[in-house]
Amino acid sequence: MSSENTSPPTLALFCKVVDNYGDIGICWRLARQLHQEHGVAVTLWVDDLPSFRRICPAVALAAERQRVDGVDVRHWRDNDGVFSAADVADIVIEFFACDIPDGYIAAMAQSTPRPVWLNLEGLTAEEWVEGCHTLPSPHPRLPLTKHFFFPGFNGKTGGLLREAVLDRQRLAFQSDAAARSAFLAPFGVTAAEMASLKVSLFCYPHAPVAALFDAWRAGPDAITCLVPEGVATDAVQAFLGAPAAAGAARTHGALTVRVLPFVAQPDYDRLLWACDVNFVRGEDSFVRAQWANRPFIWHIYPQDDNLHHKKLRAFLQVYADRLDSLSAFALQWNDAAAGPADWPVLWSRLQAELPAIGLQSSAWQQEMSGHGDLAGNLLTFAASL
Ligand code: TRH
Repeated sequence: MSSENTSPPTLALFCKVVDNYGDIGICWRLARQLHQEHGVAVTLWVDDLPSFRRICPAVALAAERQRVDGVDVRHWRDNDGVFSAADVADIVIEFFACDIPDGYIAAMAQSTPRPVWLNLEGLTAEEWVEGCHTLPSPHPRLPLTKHFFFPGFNGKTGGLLREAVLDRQRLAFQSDAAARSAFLAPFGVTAAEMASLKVSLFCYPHAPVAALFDAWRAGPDAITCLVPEGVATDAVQAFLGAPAAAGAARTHGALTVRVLPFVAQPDYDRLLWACDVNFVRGEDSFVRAQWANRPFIWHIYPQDDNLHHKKLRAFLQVYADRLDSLSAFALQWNDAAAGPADWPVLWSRLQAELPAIGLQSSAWQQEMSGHGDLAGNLLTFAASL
């Protein structure tokens, strides 16, 4: 990238939605931050507008091209497009090694100067990432070099997505009880439920939710579990004895379960901030839980040959080394520990350790801030090429 050019670069981000909401969740968050904090003119190419709309209701499903929060959103229908050098952005990012159109790559090779081309990879705490972060990968035929860019948990990686205003917003919200009640009231959360232990639940369908519900229901403390529509549907439906539609709720023993509508991304942050404990999954909600300053349990995206268990252990090692109950609970939650889980015991041990886990959350946030954030690190790296 030209180092004499001081105006913000243009950037194209290509996102293929493999499944669920993490692909578009991460790309949308990155696109917005690059535009809002760094003044970058971002074009987000995305192939699945319905998934995008679930986390961003402003998205119009029929639009080929639309501007959302200052980002130029293009419907990426196929890889057949014809492009010229004038169409090519200064920085081109393919998310999770998605194949960008051949015509776009050919146009990149025609551009002067050549664009910075990055492959933004998935998040893991495993050590090998440090050796691969920023590695070049020359194109076999064209005069282009792609670089790998890995998010991560230390200074030898690209860091984590985190907006500059986030902490201020979170602190204001968490220190304002009225704001928290006003946020949760439209979902039907009562004053008594506000005073109970509030848990948000976002996980994959194979999580042992029914067994945990049993433990919570029979436990000594009132618990309110807020679960987005479409999550853990079987267990939620069995508990409710009714369809798990947004708005449905039931109290049974010490446990109240409430089904929430899927909310826009900024409101999902507020949900995490409003709860006392968060169950999260995948990549993006997992990172957001780290910024919520609340204890969280991660349900990791399953991979063949239980590769995800390795990733889970790598994270627990850096995050929860001295938090035995958290590690034990997370390993059982992800079916990564041997033997049947005793959920009442696991939960009571975890509950006893919640204050220590809360302290670790704060220390972790501070440590992570020291590595910069992914959007800023990515621009710094692009400018260095
Ligand atoms: O939805 P996920 O499981 O997504 C992904 C994908 O499966 C992807 O293929 C995989 O590679 C990745 O996980 C690891 O979980 P994730 O990453 O937490 O993404 C969820 C997004 O949805 C996140 O941006 C938060 C957002 N969200 C809302 O905006 N509103 C909501 O109500 C909820 C529950 C989530």
